[in-house]
Amino acid sequence: MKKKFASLIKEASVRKKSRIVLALDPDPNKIARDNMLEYLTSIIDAVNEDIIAVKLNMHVLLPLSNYEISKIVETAHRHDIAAIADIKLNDIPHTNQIVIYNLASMNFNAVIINPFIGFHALHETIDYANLEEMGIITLVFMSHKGAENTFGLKVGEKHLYDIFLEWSVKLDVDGIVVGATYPDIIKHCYNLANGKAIYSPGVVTQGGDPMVAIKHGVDYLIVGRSIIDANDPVRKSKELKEKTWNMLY
Ligand code: NUP
Repeated sequence: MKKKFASLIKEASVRKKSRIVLALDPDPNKIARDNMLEYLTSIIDAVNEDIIAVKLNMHVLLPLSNYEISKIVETAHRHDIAAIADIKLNDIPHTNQIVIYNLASMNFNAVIINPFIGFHALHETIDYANLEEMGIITLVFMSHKGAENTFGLKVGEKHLYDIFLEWSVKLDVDGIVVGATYPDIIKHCYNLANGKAIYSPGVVTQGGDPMVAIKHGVDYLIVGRSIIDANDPVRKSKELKEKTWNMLY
C-alpha cells in the first residue's frame, strides 16, 4: 500500500522546509491553450525546490486533454511533488467513484471534495478513494467573500463548517480547506481538527495574510496568482517559502 497522502505531504513539507501548494492556474488572457502544457511544466521545473504539491483546477482540467494533464502530473512526480485535483467534487457516490477512477488513471494523488453531499455520500466516496489510494481534502470554509452565508449557516445549534469539520475528522480525511481570509475560523477549526492538516487558499491576491493564517493554525498555503503571475515566479515562491517557514522554526 502506498503512503497515506497526509504523511506524504507532511514529509515533503519538512524535507523541503516549505508549506507551499502551487495552484497552477494560468491566466487564459496570457497563455493560449496550446502553450499551456509547456508553460505549466516549465513553471513546475522552475519552482520545484520550493513547493510540496501542485493543485490543478478547471483552468487546466477543462481545456487540456487527459494526455496533457497526465504529462503535468508526471512532471510534478518527477520532482517528487504531489498533484491535487481541485474539482470540489460534489455528486452522488456512483458519479464520484467514476470521477476518482479517472483522476487516479491520470495519477493524481488527492482530490478536493465538497462535504455538502452529506455524511453517507462522503463516506462512500472516501471508501472508494481509499481503494484507489487517492487522498481526500474536504472544503470546510472557503476563502471568498460571502462564504459565511453558506459555510457559516447555522443548522440547529451548529454551524455548517463545524458539521463539515466533524465529518472530516470522523472519516479521517487527509486535510481540510479553510480560507486564509477568515483567521478566526482557522483558529476555531485548528482547535477541533484533531491534528488534521489545514490547507489555506486566499493569500495575497484575495487579501489573506499568509503569516496570520499560519499563526492561526494553517499547515499549508495554497497559492496561485501571486506566484505564477509574478514577474519572477521563482523569486516569489522562494521568498514566500522562506518567510512562512522561518517564522516558526
Ligand atoms: O476556498 C477556496 N478558495 C480558493 O481560492 C478553495 C479553493 N480551492 N480555492 C482555489 O485556490 C481557487 O480556485 C484557486 O485555484 C486557488 C487560489 O488561487 P489564488 O487566489 O492564490 O490565485
